[in-house]
Amino acid sequence: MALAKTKYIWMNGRMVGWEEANVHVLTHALHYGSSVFEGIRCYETSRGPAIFRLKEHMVRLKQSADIYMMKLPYTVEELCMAAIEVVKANNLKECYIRPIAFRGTGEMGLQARNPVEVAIAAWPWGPYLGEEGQKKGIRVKVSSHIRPPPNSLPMNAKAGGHYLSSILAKMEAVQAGYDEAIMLDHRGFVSEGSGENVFVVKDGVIYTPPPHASILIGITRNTIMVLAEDLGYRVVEEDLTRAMLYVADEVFFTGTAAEVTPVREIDGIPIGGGKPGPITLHLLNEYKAVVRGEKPKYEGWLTYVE
Ligand code: PPE
Repeated sequence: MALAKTKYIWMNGRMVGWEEANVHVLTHALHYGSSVFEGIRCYETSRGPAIFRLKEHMVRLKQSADIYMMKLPYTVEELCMAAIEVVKANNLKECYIRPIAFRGTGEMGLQARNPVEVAIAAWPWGPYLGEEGQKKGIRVKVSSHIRPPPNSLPMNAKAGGHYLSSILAKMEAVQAGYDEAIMLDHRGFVSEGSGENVFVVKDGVIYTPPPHASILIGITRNTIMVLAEDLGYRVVEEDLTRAMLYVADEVFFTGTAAEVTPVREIDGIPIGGGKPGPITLHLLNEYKAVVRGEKPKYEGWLTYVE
């Protein structure tokens, strides 16, 4: 998806022009994938732009950095302030915010002692799997690529290098004519999409794979679990087999970029009659209302920019 260029990017403590936010070709992260990042959305509300669950995202960035022993030169609070500044400086209303921390230049090799640099960019970004995909549901392929097992890569860290496996899955799915991939874990249980968590609805109960299924513990996943329970649904975190996908009443993805995206077909099998199901749509509508500040109960999740 082409990037919508904005004016300013926050980089290593100051606001610089979009064109100046560059790195050297010998940057450690470029060679070894040694970066951690976040994706955060800001939505228009009646009280101006509001960033959704900003603190939780920055805390996860810090945890991802901790897992890879990267010392962030800024506190979570400073990073939150910087994200707000980026939205303000670019005069953005609805946008996607991308903080990234990465090992910079100075040394080559795997000891990874290079100092950590941090940048935060923001740009307008529509639904990850398309406007149409969110309305009508998308077509998905179970990938031949599995999520790396936990004793290979700590998939609960949102690290740059981890996405190489997601890229293989996504390319395979798209080349086979599908919109997205669902990956299984090393035991053969359902893990997640290439950039989304997955939920299955069966007989009115909502299921999602647990953290030990090599998932990224999504913040949208948590939001949907809370909203679903508050709406009276039962939510169960448990291992799901591939076959459970095929006989599901509904399947949907969650993610900051994807928001809630219905799945209408998996491996050629229509899910729920081939269209988004009622519980998926209920949760999608609730999510959209919450992020736009229309549900006072969840005000605590919003950080107003002005
Ligand atoms: N799993 C993966 C692998 C993942 O990348 C994401 C976010 C999620 C689950 C959902 O996490 P959360 O956003 O906290 O609900 N994927 C980001 C997009 C990746 C990309 O750049 O492409 C996102 O949604 O921001």
